[in-house]
Amino acid sequence: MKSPFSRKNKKPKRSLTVEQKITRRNFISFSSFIVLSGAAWGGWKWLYNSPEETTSVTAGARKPLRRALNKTELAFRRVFSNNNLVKTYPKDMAAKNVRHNSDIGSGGKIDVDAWRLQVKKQSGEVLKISIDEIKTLPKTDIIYDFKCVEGWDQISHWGGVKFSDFISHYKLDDQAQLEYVGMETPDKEYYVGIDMPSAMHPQTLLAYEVNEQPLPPRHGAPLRLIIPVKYGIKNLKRIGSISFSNNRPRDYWAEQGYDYYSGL
Ligand SMILES: Nc1nc2c(c(=O)[nH]1)N[C@H]1C(S)=C(S)[C@@H](COP(=O)(O)O)O[C@H]1N2
Ligand SMILES: [Mo]
Repeated sequence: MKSPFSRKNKKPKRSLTVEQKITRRNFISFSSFIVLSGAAWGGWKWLYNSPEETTSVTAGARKPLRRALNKTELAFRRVFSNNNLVKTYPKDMAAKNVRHNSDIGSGGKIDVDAWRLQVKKQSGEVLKISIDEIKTLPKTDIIYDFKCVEGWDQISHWGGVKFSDFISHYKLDDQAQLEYVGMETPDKEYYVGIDMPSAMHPQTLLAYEVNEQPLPPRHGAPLRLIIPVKYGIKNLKRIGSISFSNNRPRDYWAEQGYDYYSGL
């Protein structure tokens, strides 16, 4: 009887001894190793010999690496949409002692009453807005996991005006058609560039409160950026000015070689 399961007569034409099999396997893995090492070495040489990008906003990475980073950025931007919200937490999970990091451009004294937020339009017109005026806009709170590239994260509670609400209140919709927002401290020592979709994300705030209290100086009084879709480095404290452009604004940490996009 012929059964499809019967392999009785299907003996291999040439049966290998155990030793032959081992030798053959060794040969295959050794050649694969040689070929792959060659490829890795060649790839490394290619990268090593490829030109450095021209150092401008970002620091000198090899051009192919920067291309890869830019491609990743584009891929992330594509999956990124307004429905893509960062996870939020109940109020009682927010840290009471909020961690404090560096203070470049936000150390020393700040006269909150004299402070004005400068909004620099592309036309050259500059709006000067006091913190009291900003506090009259609709307020939004967010409790989320703040992440620093240095390797710590903490659930914290921030309050302020949504960047997108700020834009519509001050009739800056035409400015928001541009590709980037730049923010700088009043002394211009710390500065960030943000892609417009991230700035206009519904969880991005111009924050003036932490744990429902006015921001203390170490957290960026009187106004800081809270942008949950980005690492801590982009969350500029003590905003002095906001500008809009189609070119990437200068960015403090990108100049040091960090990823410009720094998305989460
Ligand atoms: N002006 C200014 N903003 C800044 C920084 C800074 O040094 N200066 N450091 C950034 C970094 S790296 C982080 S992690 C957060 C820390 O904010 P925090 O001190 O309120 O925790 O602020 C960001 N904003
Ligand atoms: Mo950070």
